[in-house]
Amino acid sequence: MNEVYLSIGTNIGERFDNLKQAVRLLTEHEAVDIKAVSSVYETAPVGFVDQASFLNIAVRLETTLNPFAMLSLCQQIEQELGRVREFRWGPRIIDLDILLYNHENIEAENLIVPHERMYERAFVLVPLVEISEPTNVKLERAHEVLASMDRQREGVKQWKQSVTVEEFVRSGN
Ligand code: PH2
Ligand code: MG
Ligand code: MG
Repeated sequence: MNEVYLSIGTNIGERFDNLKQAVRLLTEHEAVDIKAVSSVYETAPVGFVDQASFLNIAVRLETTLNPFAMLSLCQQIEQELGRVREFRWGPRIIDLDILLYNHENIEAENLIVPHERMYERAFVLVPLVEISEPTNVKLERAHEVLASMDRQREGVKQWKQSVTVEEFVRSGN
């Protein structure tokens, strides 16, 4: 079984609803078993700053899908939730990024794991560290980097406390 960490973000429309739909679609895939969903964080936009604030979560799951099949499932869910082609770092209905796939280093044209910018982004690291299993060595760096980040300055604030996966999918707005 493969252990995968995802980062999910949204800053258009009913943001919490978008997160719930994405998690629900993941749970509905027979090859995916979600182990944990982080708290929801409201985060200041990074990269292109003149846009609405995001809601971000991290998800830990187990899967028999290989990294590329996992990527294509993420893209399929983005499509299903109506993501349209946008500019880099611009507003999005939903964005599902693979952060880690076991301990693997992958450098393909369409997939880089660990995610290229994950260690620079508090909106990725704060939720990730919350649900991380200490078994993944790639997470040691996440803990270290985060300890040296000014969380307040990065604009990452807990918006909704972590609940079980089942509760997350059916919780009200
Ligand atoms: N995603 C981006 C660019 N900037 N900023 C925040 N706060 N959250 C995101 O998920 C995010 C971002 C590109 O994927
Ligand atoms: Mg992204
Ligand atoms: Mg993406």
